[in-house]
Amino acid sequence: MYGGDGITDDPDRTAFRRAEKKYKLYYDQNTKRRKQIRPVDLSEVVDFKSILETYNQTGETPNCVHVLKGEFDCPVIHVDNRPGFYFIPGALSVEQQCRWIKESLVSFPQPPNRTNHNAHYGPVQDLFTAAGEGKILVQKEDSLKESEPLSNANEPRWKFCDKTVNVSLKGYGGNSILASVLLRKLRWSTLGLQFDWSKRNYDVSLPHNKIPDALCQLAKKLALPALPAGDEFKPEAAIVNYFASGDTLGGHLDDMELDWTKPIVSMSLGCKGIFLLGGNSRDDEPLAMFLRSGDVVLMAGKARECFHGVPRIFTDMEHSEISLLEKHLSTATDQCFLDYIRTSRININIRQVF
Ligand SMILES: O=C(O)CCC(=O)C(=O)O
Repeated sequence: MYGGDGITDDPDRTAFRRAEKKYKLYYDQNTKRRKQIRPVDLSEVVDFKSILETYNQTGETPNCVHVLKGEFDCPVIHVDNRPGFYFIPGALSVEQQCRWIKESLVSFPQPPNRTNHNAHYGPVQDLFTAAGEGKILVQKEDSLKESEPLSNANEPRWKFCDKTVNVSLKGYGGNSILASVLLRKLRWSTLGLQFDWSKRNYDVSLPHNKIPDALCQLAKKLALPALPAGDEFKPEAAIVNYFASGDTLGGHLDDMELDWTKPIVSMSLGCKGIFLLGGNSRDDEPLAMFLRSGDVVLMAGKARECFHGVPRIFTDMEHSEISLLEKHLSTATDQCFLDYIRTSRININIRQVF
């Protein structure tokens, strides 16, 4: 799903592509030659939060939308003609959101979990802390010598140094990058069984830790509305997606897991975004909906066969809707998390693989 999906010719060819293009972030230049966000018509984007608010006041919903109130803590939304798709507005408390934002930045990208940076830099330890301390990542000289390759591919080939280090000194390869730049370029990390993006499958031979128990328990609970009574969801892998302004996740299917009756539990954190839920083909018109911090989406059964993606996140103060997070991340120690999440969205999606 990263790095394109193989369609390179006419970008307007399918309904899904047209919707992605409609909501994508574009800049225009105004008369003073300043960059301005191009306004987008959001009138067709479904807002389940506001549908739920109206339902709570009047008991009414649009015809095709149903509010399910079962044994689960929060109301769950189900839409006609979208079997297997469930939307839980505000499923996560603000405390839970803050906790998972912090874990997503501090512990989830830690080796042996892999990130998009592995391919180029090998395992990178303590990226978030290094970014906060203004460090730079410097290539070790021995990793440049082909005659003396590092014996273990998991050995760090780069290391963080203070900005003051002279990278032309002996022992350094001369290549360097600011940790803060790397943090902005963090696009994904994988927990539990590691997904191999190049082969598009789970590589069970890769070293990995189990998904943290607290996340496992939360995912099991969140999965309940999408599971037949008595059935169990076993979280075995998770993909954490990090979005900065302008980042998108192209339309794709999550089809690498064995049992599609098991839901994907997908949690949104940080800035508001737009989610597109299409059909079995890219030619099917997708449903666009807002995703806010704390919302949870479940996709099981037929919904697992549907193209989906994220064409837009809103990082401007007017649309990001993160005021609750701002209040809860108000201490000096939380400032670094707030600085990050003010212009970012994080998605954690949890899967049963086998
Ligand atoms: O960011 C999201 O909400 C969706 C993520 C997703 O579709 C995926 O990782 O497969």
